[in-house]
Amino acid sequence: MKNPLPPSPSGLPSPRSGFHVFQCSLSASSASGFTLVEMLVVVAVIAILASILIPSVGAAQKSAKKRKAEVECNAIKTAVEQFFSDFKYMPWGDPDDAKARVGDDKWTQTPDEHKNAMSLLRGENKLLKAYLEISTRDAKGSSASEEEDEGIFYDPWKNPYHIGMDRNLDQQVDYTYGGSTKTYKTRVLVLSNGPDGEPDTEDDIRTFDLILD
Ligand SMILES: [Ca+2]
Ligand SMILES: [Ca+2]
Repeated sequence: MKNPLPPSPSGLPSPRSGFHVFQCSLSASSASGFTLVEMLVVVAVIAILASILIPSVGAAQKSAKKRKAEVECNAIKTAVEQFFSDFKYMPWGDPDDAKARVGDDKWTQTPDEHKNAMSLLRGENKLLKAYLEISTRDAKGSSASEEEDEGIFYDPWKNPYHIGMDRNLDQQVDYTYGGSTKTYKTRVLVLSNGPDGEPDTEDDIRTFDLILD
């Protein structure tokens, strides 16, 4: 008996078993007129669900990061307030230098300033008391060495948190950026640059403190 199968469209010989399966499947689809439609419907449903779910997952992740930043801002603020309650000065500079304990309001703007505040909060103080812990998951990752990462508390977008401290003890923190100054009615203000990584933009996340001007 001759081979009943037609030649392949390409003209090249096809493995007989594979072509046979393909033909059977096609025949079944044609016979019922339903299986192929079902498949198309399933594919369409999957595509629709994906188009709905993928943006939702992205939005949920973005929202979760913002929430995490809010929680961590407040954790840092609480740690600084507890440190101040114990020591009567802010975790800034050399704690052995009594004259340096009070002065102008300060922001942690450089990595060294940030690390200095963090080391005091993490237990390198005269009471050996830890007010804050930073887990390794907060490290910046492979783009920076472990040594650089050590002691820096990164926000969910891999930028260090900024901590403003009322060191002149007037119950206000002045935050100056780009030539403008905002005054917040608080002892401690903690701020994340937010998803865009830029300071002083609308997506910034900070502890909720009243802006005076
Ligand atoms: Ca102040
Ligand atoms: Ca920002």
